[in-house]
Amino acid sequence: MVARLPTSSLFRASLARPSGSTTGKLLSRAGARSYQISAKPSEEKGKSSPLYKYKFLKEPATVGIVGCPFSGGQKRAGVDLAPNKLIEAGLVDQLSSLGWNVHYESQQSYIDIPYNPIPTSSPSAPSKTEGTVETQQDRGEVVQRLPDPDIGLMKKPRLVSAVNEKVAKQVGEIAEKGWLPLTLGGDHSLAMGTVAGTKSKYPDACLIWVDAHADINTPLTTESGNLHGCPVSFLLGLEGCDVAPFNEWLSPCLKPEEIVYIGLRDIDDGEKKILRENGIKAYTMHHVDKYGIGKVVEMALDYVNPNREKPVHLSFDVDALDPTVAPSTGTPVRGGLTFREGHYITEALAETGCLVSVDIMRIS
Ligand SMILES: [Mn+2]
Repeated sequence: MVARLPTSSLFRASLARPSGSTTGKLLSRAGARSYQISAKPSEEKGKSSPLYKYKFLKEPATVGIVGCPFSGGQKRAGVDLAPNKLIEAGLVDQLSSLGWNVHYESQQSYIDIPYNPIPTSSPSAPSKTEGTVETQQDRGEVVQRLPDPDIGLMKKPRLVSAVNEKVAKQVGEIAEKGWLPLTLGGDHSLAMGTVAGTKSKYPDACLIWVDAHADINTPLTTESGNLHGCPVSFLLGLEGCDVAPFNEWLSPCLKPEEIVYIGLRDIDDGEKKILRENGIKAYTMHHVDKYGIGKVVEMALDYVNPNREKPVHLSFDVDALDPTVAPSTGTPVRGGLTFREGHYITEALAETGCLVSVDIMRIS
């Protein structure tokens, strides 16, 4: 379903225009960062259901969009603006014109998390919230701000953990309804929550991770301490991940043979070792060049989902795409997927009918 979205608006948040929804209904808008929208398929466009049948979703096909304006898993601001920019660029209309019912609720409740949760790109963000106890007046509520000092090498551990716990719950609830959760990041640390949420409904779901990076450092191996580089290791429960506050809500839910990577080209030495030791399958850009994207997706599916009978979670980091296609991302790496190769992956996965959850991460 993501397959047919115009990538120009999906991957270039700067093209955002004011929401001009013709089929959608703006239910409320409290401040610049808050939306609730629902939309039905547009009858006049003659498309009342999506192109493919989705084996695990309930009829009528419904997307529950989870907007995660979150950048706490890394240092650079901007990535937290993406969800609302994508909505403003017309994502809800595009999905409903493809035959999906759409529900969107921007995840503003991060404001309620007391560890520096205000998006750093927000015009209303306070100049300094870290390391001090203070209060913040927002939406008429007084929120107590608490410090979030490093734990070991991990930066902002309490914040990342608390946000992901919320995301896991929200994604799990949408999946439970038989809808497709579409999570708009935000940085890729959020995949701890999205995959945990998907797994709560579909314990046998497999994970297709499209990314320039493996994001499989652990709290013991991370060089930067930024948790956006660690979500996969937490999901797998690798050494060093059984650590508070994460282990208070997140249990290992992914087996090494349930994940496959596509698009890798920038992997730390420590990560290479982890991938090797755990026997994790990865198709790098070298494989895309060698076999072509069609064969790579087929091999990836044959590995994690040979009979096409398991639910599939797609976690798509836009930095998998070449920077000429998707310049608006935190850590661009040359030599990435073309516009069509990126689309092809989403189309081929939609075609299996097995998709149950999708993340689009790291647009900034
Ligand atoms: Mn990533």
